[in-house]
Amino acid sequence: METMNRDEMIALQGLRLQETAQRVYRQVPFYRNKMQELGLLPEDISGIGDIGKLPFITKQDMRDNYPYGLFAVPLSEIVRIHASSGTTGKPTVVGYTKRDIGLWSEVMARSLTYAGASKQSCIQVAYGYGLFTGGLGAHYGAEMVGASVIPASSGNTARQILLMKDFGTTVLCCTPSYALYIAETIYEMGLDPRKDLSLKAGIFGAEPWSERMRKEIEDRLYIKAIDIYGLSEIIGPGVACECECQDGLHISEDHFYPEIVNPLTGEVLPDGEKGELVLTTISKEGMPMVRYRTRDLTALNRSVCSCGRTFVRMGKVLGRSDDMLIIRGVNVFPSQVESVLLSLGETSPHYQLIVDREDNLDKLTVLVELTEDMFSDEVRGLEGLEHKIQGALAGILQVSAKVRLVGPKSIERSEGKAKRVIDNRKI
Ligand code: DLL
Repeated sequence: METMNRDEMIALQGLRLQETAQRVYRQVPFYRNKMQELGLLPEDISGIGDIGKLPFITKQDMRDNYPYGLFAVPLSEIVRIHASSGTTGKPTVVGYTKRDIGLWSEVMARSLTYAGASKQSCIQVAYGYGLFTGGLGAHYGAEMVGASVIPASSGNTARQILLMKDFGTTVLCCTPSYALYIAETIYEMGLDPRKDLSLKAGIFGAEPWSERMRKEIEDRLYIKAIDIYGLSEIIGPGVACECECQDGLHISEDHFYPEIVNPLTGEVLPDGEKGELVLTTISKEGMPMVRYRTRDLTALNRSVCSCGRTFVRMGKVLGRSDDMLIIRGVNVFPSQVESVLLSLGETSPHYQLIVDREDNLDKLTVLVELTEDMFSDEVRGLEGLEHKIQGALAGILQVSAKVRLVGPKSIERSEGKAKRVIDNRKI
């Protein structure tokens, strides 16, 4: 599948899209109504080129159909339910049939092998187990690979490190922010990853992270850090993953068909242009998703990768269109702050953006954590550093931000997805 030629892939995707259109029309009233509104019948879909005829589905549609309204099979056929904790209102619920779990394990197994995992690997899963898809998704994939799986779940960092050391973990799966936290703790415990650990690779995802952050993690842990992407609405982790070339994430497009659209108008954009990723599941049974608006911003690249895989690649996710901050009319992504800090390399990579509104004017403050060494330096030196970071940020963000240096360990560490933004304007 991974090296299938383009024509065969297009034919397969077309067939699977036709089946999906039939299934959702027959089984899910929400889709049937939407298609009827457009005067569209499943027979009108004769190949992947017709995908644009189908309507989009959004997170709001999922909320409106809470909890089981989008299931395409009776509950008795559903063997697993996951949910993502909505920041507003109800969680988003997803259901899997037995076959869906098999397909998820397969795409996760692919992802793990992209990163070099094999039957010989010892894979420590430090994504949370539970309603979140990270833990169980990685777990089933790792079992399919035949590796020895350590289901550590997230948290209890000292114990994670103990397991890594004593059990000989070779592959670590967790969020990139947690990987950095683990690395920090390894050194605090007086351990040396080269001597005390057997780590070779890390498979990190579930939140945006920059190239700089990758370098930081690789340099501290002496591993290859691979980016994995996914979302519970589509299946969980394993929708796309980098190979050893670390040059874009291969989308398992035999199961998930990607499009890039203009986030404001929904117009489909050509390959290479940045926009919102829209995904259609073309082989899922329990809860097929047709043209789901992910809100994630990226671009597609259809050229063949040097690894030989023909699967289309998506660029590293730049951020979510709904996580993007609009500060005095200017679009700001937390990842831009991250790359500035890491490129200056004079502070720790821990930061938080705080947005307030004073006298109807947005104010952005960036908290940046100092390392232990810097903390003991003279205050005057630190003032100079604040100005330097402020200047670098102004050049990248196109909006002024006040930088406040804070003491080591004062920004809360995360064991899952990091909290990068506190937006006080919404309260
Ligand atoms: O985060 C599934 C996952 C688990 C992916 C473990 C990778 C590893 P949700 O909780 O539904 O599912 O959140 C999905 O997280 O729409 C993106 O905004 C973000 N996201 C996931 N992976 C990446 C990544 C899981 N590699 C949402 N880079 C998605 C950037 C990511 N953002």
